[in-house]
Amino acid sequence: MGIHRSKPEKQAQVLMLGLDGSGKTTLLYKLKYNESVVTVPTVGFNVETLETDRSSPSLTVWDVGGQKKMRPHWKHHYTDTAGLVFVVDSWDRKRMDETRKVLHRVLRCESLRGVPLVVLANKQDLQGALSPEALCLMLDLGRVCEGRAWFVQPCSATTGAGLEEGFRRIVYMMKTPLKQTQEDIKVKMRSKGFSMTAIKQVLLCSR
Ligand SMILES: Nc1nc2c(ncn2[C@@H]2O[C@H](COP(=O)(O)OP(=O)(O)OP(=O)(O)O)[C@@H](O)[C@H]2O)c(=O)[nH]1
Ligand SMILES: [Mg+2]
Repeated sequence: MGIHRSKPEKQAQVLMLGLDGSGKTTLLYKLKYNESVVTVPTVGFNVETLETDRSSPSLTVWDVGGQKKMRPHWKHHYTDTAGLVFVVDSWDRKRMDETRKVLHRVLRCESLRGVPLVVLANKQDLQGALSPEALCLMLDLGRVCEGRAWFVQPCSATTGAGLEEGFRRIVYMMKTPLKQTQEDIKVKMRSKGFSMTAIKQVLLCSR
């Protein structure tokens, strides 16, 4: 993971990926300006700097378009990525299979090995959205995330709920060795009422 050094770097790169329509651009501008923007599908990318606390680097967040034709370009952003944020439309069950395949393909890339992952379970404001726990299982995260720190954060780009927590989490994971991170995640999952099955998936990851 790129930023384990005694002094914090001035900036660290966070790459935000996810299927088209999952809400990446909406949440980037909600976080940056606290504004709800009307988006169009991103062709190319958007990039914004987010400030964090003084002991952490600021984040250069790359939001790359998620349409099929855009996905071959994702790999050009992998170098120097210190943290990966993968945004999921938690409401759209029909696209979960596609989401899983796309995410797994990204995580298999050698240049992203060990890079911490936050899955943003977006669109929680919609009735019927899948819970983070259900997403863990549907996306088979425990197996595919072996050897990396990961976390699923429920959020809504529309209301802003959960966005800051998600980015605080990625900053924390970029700064913290894997073992400690996993321990902390287990405690947090227990406090949030995750089932033993979901927690065991995390246990697998920390080996
Ligand atoms: N209800 C709800 N709608 C959302 C949320 N986040 C995004 N949307 C809507 O989902 C649609 C797609 O959002 P975008 O932010 O453009 O999605 P994207 O991931 O950037 O898509 P690409 O640029 O094509 O990769 C828009 O109509 C947003 O208003 C959310 O949390 N809740
Ligand atoms: Mg976009």
